[in-house]
Amino acid sequence: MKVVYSEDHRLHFPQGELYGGEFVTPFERPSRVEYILRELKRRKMADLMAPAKLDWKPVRKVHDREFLDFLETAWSEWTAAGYRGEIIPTGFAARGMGRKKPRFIDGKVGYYCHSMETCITAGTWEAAQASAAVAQTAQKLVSAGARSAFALCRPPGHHAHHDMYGGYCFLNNAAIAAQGFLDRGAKRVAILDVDFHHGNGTQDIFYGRDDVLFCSLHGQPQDAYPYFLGYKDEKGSGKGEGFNLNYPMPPGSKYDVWGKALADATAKIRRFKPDALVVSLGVDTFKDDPISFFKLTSDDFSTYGAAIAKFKLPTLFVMEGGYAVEAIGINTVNVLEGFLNA
Ligand code: OKP
Ligand code: ZN
Repeated sequence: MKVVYSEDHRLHFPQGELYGGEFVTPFERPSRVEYILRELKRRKMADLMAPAKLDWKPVRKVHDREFLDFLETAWSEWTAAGYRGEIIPTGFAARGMGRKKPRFIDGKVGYYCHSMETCITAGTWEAAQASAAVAQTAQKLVSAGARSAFALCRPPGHHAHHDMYGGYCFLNNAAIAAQGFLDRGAKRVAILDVDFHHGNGTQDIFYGRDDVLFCSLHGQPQDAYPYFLGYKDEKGSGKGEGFNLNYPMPPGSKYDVWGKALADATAKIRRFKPDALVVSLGVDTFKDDPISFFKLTSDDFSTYGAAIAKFKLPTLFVMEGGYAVEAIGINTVNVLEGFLNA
């Protein structure tokens, strides 16, 4: 399987993440990628390729123009204001407040951010663009006829909305790839999001559309980040109604529960008859993940990798989360190997 990868992910590594009122080393750290690469090499599955230059057309179809401009200029505006730390918003447009975009950078950050754990640094925009280019290059391989490809994206993307960043995500790599499939002739694309966290950004982007079916398996929002989206009754709007499927699950869920959700999602995806499948691949469903509460074992990842192969669809795997770094390589490559050996 072709693996698309860029070293530019290292340009994004904030010093801190706000977690439980403390600043800790971010869970979403560069070593995650190194562990995955090492395991791919160990199993002789590292058919590596660098990304091509990003084509902005599909990016502009899934993200707001002014949001993209904000990401591009945020760091220079922040430092010009005299701030010396990394970018973290302070004020948000909470209930009952207005929707107008402020002019000053501190206000603009609150306007475009939905979660405060995610710092923007000097290299963040560069890294986010490289990550999107990784997803897009892998998508083009699959559009051109490859059975599958793995986009080793970092930073991840599925929490990035049409016009908001957060949850370690800036550009929605999976959404950009799905749009890329459509722009290259696919009529319908399914996105299967198996990351522990609800893919609120991807849901937001395609909520009103019927050409992309979004299915997410995740920790129930009553108890799990992103807290404010991911309920079962979020089914899509307008012509998108019926094309958004959420499978929230309770703390402690093992493969018996998770696998049933996957089987149900599988039936719905089949009925949709997609031309391509994008898998938002987060392995933070693992039992030892430090910020999640599902209990999948390393073998379960092989099992569902094989299940995904049964769609017999052109398939793009896009890396999302996974924070048990010592196991992230094993679990990720188990999915890919399970898929290939099915
Ligand atoms: C990104 B991805 C945990 C707080 C969680 C953000 C998590 C972002 C996950 N107590 N903060 O979906 O893996
Ligand atoms: Zn996650």
